[in-house]
Amino acid sequence: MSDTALKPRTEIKVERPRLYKVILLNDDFTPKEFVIAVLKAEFSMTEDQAQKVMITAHRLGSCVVGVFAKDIAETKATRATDAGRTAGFPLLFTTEPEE
Ligand code: TYC
Repeated sequence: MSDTALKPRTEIKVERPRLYKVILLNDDFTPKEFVIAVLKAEFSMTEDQAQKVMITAHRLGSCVVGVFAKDIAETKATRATDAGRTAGFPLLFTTEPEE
């Protein structure tokens, strides 16, 4: 008997954990320089990268800051939002799963 013909096959599907986007939302009050400072401190961005992300959120209303594992995305979004809150600004970072 051929080995491959009758042997039931068990398929084990391993799915990669979903990644989450961190999104920066525009507001009318947080100073541009403060947004840039938070992006540099919490997301290890260069001045140039932070400037581009900030100005995109400013012009379009939001901008994806980065994509991370769920817990890392949530921690970064919370820390960055808290930095704004501590300084008295309504700066907001949210997370959402990638498609
Ligand atoms: N719109 C703010 C201003 O004009 C700057 C800003 C940019 C705030 C991006 C939040 O996500 C933001 N001072």
